[in-house]
Amino acid sequence: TANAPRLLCAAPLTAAVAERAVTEFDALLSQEKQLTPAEMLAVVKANPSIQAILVSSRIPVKAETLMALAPQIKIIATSSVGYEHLDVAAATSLGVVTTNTPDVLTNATADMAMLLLLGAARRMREYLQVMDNGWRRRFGLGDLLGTEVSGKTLGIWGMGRIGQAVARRARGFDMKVLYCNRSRLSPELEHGATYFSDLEAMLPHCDFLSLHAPSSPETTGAINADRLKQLPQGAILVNTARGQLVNEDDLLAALKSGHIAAAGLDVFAAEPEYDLRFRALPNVFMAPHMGSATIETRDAMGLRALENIAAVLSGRSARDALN
Ligand code: 8YV
Repeated sequence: TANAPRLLCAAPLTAAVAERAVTEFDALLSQEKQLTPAEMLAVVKANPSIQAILVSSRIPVKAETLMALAPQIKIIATSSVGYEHLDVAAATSLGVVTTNTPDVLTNATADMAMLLLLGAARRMREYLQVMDNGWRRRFGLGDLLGTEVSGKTLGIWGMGRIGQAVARRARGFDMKVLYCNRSRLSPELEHGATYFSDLEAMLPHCDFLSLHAPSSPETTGAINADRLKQLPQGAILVNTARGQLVNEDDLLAALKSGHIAAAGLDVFAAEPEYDLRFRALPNVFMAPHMGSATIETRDAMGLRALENIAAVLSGRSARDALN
């Protein structure tokens, strides 16, 4: 029927995005919780007029789910830049368009990387603990000292949009920037950062290392004991990309030994849970995967996903098509 739902929003949305979704589409919302793939499938089967699904990076859409969804579903739009949770190859062979939301979360995520970098360097986790416990004693001039970031070298692994935004910020903090990327950037985008084609060649020069590579079979576990050992003694690791890039057992060992002085982590391998051994280490400054979590950015991500859906449902090509 004419007013049957055509769009399923499987992840809770911001108020502005939810309002736009119900205004522009016959939208079915799930504002209380993220639907699981099985729940999503059940809703779609019960509503044969649904042709589009909005998901987040918290909702995996693998080949068997796609097979069950096609041909009813024309587009799966994820409200995230990362899309390793979508089986794009399977979607392509089934004729399902998949889209992500690049650009709009670049600044928020780069801000989070700097927040974690500064927080790790300046021992914010310990300072917060002191303040939470009611701070009574005066600290001496040699107590609880952090590490200065000015004049230090930051290595960026993955110099895409977010890596470049982190580089811009780091320059504002008077840091020297190195980067490792599959290809070298043009001089205008490089802004004086030094290119390394090889991660291992860059690591010995990094006082700080910030991860901005996508999660893939090639990058899984790349930051392991060997790579951590190549960083200088006392280096600081920042991860706002994906927990899968890091071998967490190896990172925990390096944090305990002090070879890695501190880490700023927004992402973990076992999300939405995290290895509680990180909690016991005062030199780990952490957030629960909140890099893109500003009102402005989450609004923009959702609207961008809706824009991609509108394009595909009206027979146009989507701005952020992955296939
Ligand atoms: C979001 C993210 O927290 O964009 C990504 O890849 O991981 C984050 O922006 C998440 O995707 C929300 O779905």
